[in-house]
Amino acid sequence: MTVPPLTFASITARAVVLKLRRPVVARIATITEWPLVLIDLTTEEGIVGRSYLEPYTIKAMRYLVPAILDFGDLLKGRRVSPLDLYDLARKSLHFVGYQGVSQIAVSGLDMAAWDALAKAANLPLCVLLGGSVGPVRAYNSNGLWLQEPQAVAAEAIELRDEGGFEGLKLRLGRERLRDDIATLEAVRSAVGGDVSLMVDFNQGLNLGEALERCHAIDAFGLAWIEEPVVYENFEGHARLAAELKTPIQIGENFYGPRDLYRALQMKACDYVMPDFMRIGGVTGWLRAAAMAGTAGVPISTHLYPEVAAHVMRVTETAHWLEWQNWADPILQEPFGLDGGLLRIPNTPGVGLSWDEDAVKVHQREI
Ligand code: SMN
Ligand code: MG
Repeated sequence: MTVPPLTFASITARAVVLKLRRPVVARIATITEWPLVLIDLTTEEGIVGRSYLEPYTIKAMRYLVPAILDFGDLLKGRRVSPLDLYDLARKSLHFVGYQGVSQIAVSGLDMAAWDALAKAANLPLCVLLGGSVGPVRAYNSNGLWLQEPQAVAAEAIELRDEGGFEGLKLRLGRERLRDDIATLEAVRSAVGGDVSLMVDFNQGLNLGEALERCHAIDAFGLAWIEEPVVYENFEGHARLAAELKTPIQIGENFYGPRDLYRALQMKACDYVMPDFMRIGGVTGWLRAAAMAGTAGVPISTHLYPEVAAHVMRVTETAHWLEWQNWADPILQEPFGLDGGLLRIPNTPGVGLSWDEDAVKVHQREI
């Protein structure tokens, strides 16, 4: 395989806002509009690498977009080798701090660089990484927010049937514990015993509440309990993981692979689920997944299903891919599913291309 050298020419980042079909109603926030930053990394050879970031709040795009654009000056004329660019970009922000917006901007650059490299190699990303194109098991995470039990149960059937899913994620953390329990019962009786049910408290509880609530749902046969307490409280999560039968899941707020390393060292969880904008894109994922694999810890993805599908094909302890297709309205070819399995397109790169007409409609000046 000869891969023509690629030279970084420029980078653009556009802010887009989409209406959510099913608004996020979590214990800690309600979100009705979903921000996306679309990144295009252009090379002198004409290949364009693409990625997107989902920074949760529209205002965050005001400082994320300039951080990405600044990489343009730094990287102009450099060879597009993702690991080198990751290192250069990260170090350019060392004195600002490695975490937070710095890490998110670097992750966006990294995913676009890997896409460009795979396109130059004329291979799907998973093949470039040494894997093969194939199906990836996914759970549907597109809804089941904090609504009335019967509404959640009806939506659970809808979500299961969207793609023959065998796993669904519900959010918990209602005012009263008994309403969370009524919701779990309603959903279980609606979807039957064969569907895996994950639950997510979205960091909404203090440790005392978490102890009470997690024990109260421990006999429900749940696939995992996610982020019961604030994300950086590894000691609290460790206590819960030690006490509960149900596996504790954390990781969407790991800023870089070292957070995963620390979490495993502290026995803060049974499972991990890094998010691509925080773990460090594809590069950060590969480093984190190597540790999870070596430790024998199942690893799931958070958001970014397209890039997630590729890396799951080369992840030793791949567990579940989170299916959340909120970028679909601006994608030219949204990824498809069959029987709860995500299909990777057999095209070079990740398989992301923008529907420019839709982008025009949803683009925002920031
Ligand atoms: C989540 C995802 C997207 C928006 C809010 C919350 C969540 C998850 O924590 O795990 O899907
Ligand atoms: Mg979560």
